[in-house]
Amino acid sequence: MIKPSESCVNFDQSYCSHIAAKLEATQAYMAGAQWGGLVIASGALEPIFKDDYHHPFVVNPYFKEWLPLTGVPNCYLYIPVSGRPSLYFYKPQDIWHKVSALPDEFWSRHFDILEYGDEALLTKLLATIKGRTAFIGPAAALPSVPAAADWQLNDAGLLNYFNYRRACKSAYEVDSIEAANQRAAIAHKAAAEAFHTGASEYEINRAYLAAVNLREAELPYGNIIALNENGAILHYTHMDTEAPSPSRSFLIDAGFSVNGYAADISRSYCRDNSDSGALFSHLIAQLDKAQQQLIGQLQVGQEYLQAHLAMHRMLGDILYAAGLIKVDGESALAEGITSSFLPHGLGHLLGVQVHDLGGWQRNLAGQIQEPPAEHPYLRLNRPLADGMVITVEPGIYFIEPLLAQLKASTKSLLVDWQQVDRLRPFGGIRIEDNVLISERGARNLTRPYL
Ligand SMILES: [Mn+2]
Repeated sequence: MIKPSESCVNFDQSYCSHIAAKLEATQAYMAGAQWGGLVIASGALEPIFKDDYHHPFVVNPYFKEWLPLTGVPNCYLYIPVSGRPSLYFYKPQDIWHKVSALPDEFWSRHFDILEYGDEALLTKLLATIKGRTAFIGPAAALPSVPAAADWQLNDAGLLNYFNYRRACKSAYEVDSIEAANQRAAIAHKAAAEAFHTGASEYEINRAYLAAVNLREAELPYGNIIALNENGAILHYTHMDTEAPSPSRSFLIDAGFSVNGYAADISRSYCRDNSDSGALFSHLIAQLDKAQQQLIGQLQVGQEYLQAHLAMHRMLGDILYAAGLIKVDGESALAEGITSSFLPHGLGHLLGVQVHDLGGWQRNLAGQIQEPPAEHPYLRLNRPLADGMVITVEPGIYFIEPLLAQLKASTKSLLVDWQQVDRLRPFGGIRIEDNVLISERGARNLTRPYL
């Protein structure tokens, strides 16, 4: 087992190249589009309606891809069309809350860091920003100072530029995602162990967090910890405090963040020794094998949609061999049967966002290509490119409303419903890894650790 301390990566050098390349490309784009400067806000605290508390702070992803300062609202990154970027760091006088210290980390020396604590000082600092200026961030974070009055809010061209480029990661970003995988794997192992001792969903989640000293709010997304039938609820985030009896199957989809970059990993387990349990375990093993085989075939230039369709054929073959359906994979895909067992897409872009934007974007200009109507939930519909980090997450689910629909249709005859009924109490299966696409082939960032 990997200890948390072994996952410490030195980001100093890779960040150095990351920021240099990012700054150069962005400033060239800004010059071409005639921007004098770009201000990116970390974000603002969002008040809860008629309350004196705020929603948990989630940093602006456009900010996070420049520097891993993820917990401080009201900070502004200023990128001039030439020269060094500045960070206006919010450090108020506050006796109620913990005030973050001025950052002194591997990334700090790449910015001129200017501290401010009130509007008067921010007004003075921002007054030095001249020329045509763009602002990226929520409207609530736009500073209410005179200098900001003419800034252009969330220009579509700039957003398209960042959304498209975000898909391909620098070495620093890949290292961050891999480190996140390493930590998530430790937590996943603890969760699996808790499941095998009969723990409840709530207890399994607690084991996950405790294994890596994590608070729930630090997760990149709400953990999915689903026992038995709950595995069929795709975004199940309710956590039962009572263990079901019997506890048969476990689907976990849970991550970790390093430098604001997410790991997004799913695994499935079974501890039921009946014949039906053996069949479900067999499906887990077969899907796992197919997923790895598919990852081995991913190539630069390949449309991700083709991989998605290949997975549906493989899934159809698995269901056919296991006696759940009466036609092979090719026919099952053509008949649309496999979508009843796997309604979601094969995967998505992964990075500063769990589902990075730009998955349907075909070019820098922002041209969108939606996936075909039969596969509406495919979040990634562009050719694989060198440096992309994606998830590959096939599943097999026994989702009541989808099965009812299939049963009521003319395709019902192609299904062995007795076999399907045996598996309903097990919910579903999802196997999800994070994968780096490169000219040398796909590199799995999850499997070395889990
Ligand atoms: Mn995912």
